[in-house]
Amino acid sequence: MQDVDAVRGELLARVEAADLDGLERLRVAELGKKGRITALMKDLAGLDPDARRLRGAALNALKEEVANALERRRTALADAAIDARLDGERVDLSLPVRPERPGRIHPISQTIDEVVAIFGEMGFAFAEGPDIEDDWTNFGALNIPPEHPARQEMDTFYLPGERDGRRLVLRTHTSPVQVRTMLNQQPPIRIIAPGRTYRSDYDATHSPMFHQVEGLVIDRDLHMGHLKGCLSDFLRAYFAAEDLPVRFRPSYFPFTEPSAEVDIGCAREGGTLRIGPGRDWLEILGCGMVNPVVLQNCGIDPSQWQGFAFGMGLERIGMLKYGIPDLRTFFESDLRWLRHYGFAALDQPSLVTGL
Ligand code: 2U9
Repeated sequence: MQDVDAVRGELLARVEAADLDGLERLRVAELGKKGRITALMKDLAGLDPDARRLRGAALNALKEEVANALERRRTALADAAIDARLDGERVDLSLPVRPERPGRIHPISQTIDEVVAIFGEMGFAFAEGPDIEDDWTNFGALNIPPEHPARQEMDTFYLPGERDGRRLVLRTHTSPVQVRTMLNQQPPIRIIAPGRTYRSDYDATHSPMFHQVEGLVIDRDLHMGHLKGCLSDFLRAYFAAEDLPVRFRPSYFPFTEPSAEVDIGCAREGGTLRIGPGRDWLEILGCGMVNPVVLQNCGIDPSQWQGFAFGMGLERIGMLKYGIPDLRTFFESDLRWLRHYGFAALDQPSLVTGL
């Protein structure tokens, strides 16, 4: 029968000599179910009770001692590996910083900022609302009847479920923001509401998600003259052209009466488009005096108050001002596109130009 002390001496020496993989092999070979110490334990069955007790205690002590030695060695090897790695990975604080490309402002965010700033100067407040609306706030309140083409499944994204018995939709315009404002606020009102809108449409000039900005003014004694002055001033400020021709053409929307579409002057010169005085016109936005039915629907007395409203596509006015040819590229998340058409967030501090 093997001498326990001899086994101990051999095993402890092998533990001290093993690397991390060797330790695991040793553990399995010596302490595992089919290991040597387990086999020695099994041999105890053939001994008389006194000898069995003595040898059993010695084998248990050996098992524990070897297990402890394995763990100690494993910890020492792991610590040494980490120390060696830290030694090799010293941080060199004298290295120059790696140049980072600064992010760019998306042309839609830039356009929203510009539009909000111009209307802000005219006393408009910023307003926003949820992308998911109910069909009364998106259509009914605005005098858009159930059979109106804009309501058809083709154009509107209907959502499962309803709220207070009303169907849920992704808003097809930002007009529900104005509806909510009128329901919650007393006139006079002067707000500008930019945001995401959704229609089931996709081609070179339509995206299922796009952005609009709409405005609403409610006050006493308002008339088309106020509407025309406000929008002409806005367009001349936005396109930075004091002499920009602006033309109002009669049109029809269920939510405004009378309604108009607005064109700006431009010149098409051999494939390029220049905005400003010229022989051509470009349609840019829709507007009108708020239909008294809409005022009534939103809890405002049309015999006391009048309103005017307008709406325009932000991609469209951004494309025209910044020469972006394709609407779809706004939403492709192509970083090369964003670097080209995007805007600097702030003047970047630099060690050359000073902080
Ligand atoms: C309320 C009352 C009236 C908002 C208006 C337009 C005319 C319009 C289109 C322009 C291009 C949308 O992005 S587009 O397709 N909009 O022509 N929008 S008047 O009228 C309102 C809104 C809210 C309570």
